[in-house]
Amino acid sequence: LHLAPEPSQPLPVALFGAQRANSMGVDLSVTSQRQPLLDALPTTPVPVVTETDPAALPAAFERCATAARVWREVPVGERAQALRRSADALEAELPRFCALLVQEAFKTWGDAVAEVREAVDFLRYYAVEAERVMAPIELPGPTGESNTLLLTARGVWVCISPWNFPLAIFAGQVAAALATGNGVLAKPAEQTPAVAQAMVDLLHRHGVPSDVLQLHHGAGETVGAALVAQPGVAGVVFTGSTQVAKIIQRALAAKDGPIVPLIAETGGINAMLVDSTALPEQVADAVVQSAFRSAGQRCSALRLLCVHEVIADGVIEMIRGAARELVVGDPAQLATDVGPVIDREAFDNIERHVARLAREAHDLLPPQALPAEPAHLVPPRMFEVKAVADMTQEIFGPVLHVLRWRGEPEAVIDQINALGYGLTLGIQTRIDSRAQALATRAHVGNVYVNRNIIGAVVGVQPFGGEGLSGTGPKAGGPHYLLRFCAEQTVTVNTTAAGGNATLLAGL
Ligand code: UN1
Repeated sequence: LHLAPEPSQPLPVALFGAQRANSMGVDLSVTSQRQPLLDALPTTPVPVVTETDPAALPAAFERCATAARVWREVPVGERAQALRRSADALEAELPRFCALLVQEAFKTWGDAVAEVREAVDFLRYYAVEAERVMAPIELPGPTGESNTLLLTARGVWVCISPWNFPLAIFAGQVAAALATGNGVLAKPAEQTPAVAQAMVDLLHRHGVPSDVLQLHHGAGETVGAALVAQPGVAGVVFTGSTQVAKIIQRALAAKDGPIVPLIAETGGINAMLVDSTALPEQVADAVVQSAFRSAGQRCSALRLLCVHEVIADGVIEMIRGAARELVVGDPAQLATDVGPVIDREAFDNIERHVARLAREAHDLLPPQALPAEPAHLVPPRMFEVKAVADMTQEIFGPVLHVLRWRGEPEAVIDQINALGYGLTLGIQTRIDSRAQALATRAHVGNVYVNRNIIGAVVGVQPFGGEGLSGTGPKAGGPHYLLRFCAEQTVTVNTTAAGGNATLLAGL
């Protein structure tokens, strides 16, 4: 088995003009090709970034707020055009951005291509969406009045993004705020500043004013906290851990002034429920992709496989066989399926968790031998656990927990719900009515039936969770931009002398 790129998903032609995945013509099945990817790419210096001094933020905020007052008056179509030009440029610069993702975030070539494509999709999708949602809506009213519902920008947003999708999630957050006419103070993850810097430089080159979109580098505890604390922040959008989302929420609640909205997309303890009718080969493929691809460093990744005891042995054997074929190593090599985890801290966390499981749980996939370089490689692992409730912590790595179940699948779903997270869920069954019923019963944002549970496609599979997994709205979906806007209803007495009906003509 060799991991394929994301399954090819045709997108609405009106939105993107072309099919998405695989459109770059990258053939990842070429396993004999061992030439380092970076040799084949233009040599690109990684941008050097400087940390922001929190003392400089009040002035930076003022510049942003002033510039944002102009930006919100720019017609939405022109803002959308700036995003479309940026999307075209990003597409044209795919090799450079892939190189940055491989160098800085240790993405495999396949993951890097998919991520650049996702960022392009976010830019184009929010351009289209902004034009759609920001069009004034005329509402039927009583005779003698006109009623118009308008959406306007809220002001300056703070965007705090993670290292695991340092381009796609960063670009998605920023594009949503900009398309709707807001200013942005963005803080990328400390581990991945250069990719964000390159993206911001690109947006500036293609029509987004530099005061409207500012990048501020530094730690969450210092620069991130200082950004959130600026008086006048209109909203915060954050992707990362549940714990940090709550810190931000408390900080916002403690501020003087208006209630500030928080859009948070956080963690998950994602499960896949496999019943006795499921197709084992399909399950094994979906599990290997969902649990081990991207070294398990996706919030959508599979953590808990709940497999019916009747087919469990066969399924486990297939997963074990497939996992052993994965090439774990240097992400710059085209043949690599699984690169290193992001840093020493992530590596140590996974090691600690695996050491505990090795003592307490049945080891279903002993570690394969790994190359000495690069640092922080983690072999795919699989352990048998005894209860859903044993899953108390999201482990951000290629570690799969397996539970054998019998009885009613509804009971398993209830136990998964009781964990309190609610991001992704897989269901593998050949009984359609069961898939429907279990999907409805599950408190999760994204349900995937008879396929892998990662790689939500922008505009097609709106992504985001419930409960401990986030606040919504779903990124890449038709409701996302609404949260970045203020709503205003304008009611005009059209019978008044002077013909007030013309007042709204210019809107
Ligand atoms: C994340 O991992 O932080 O569906 C969220 C997916 C991605 C997940 C991004 N969109 O796999």
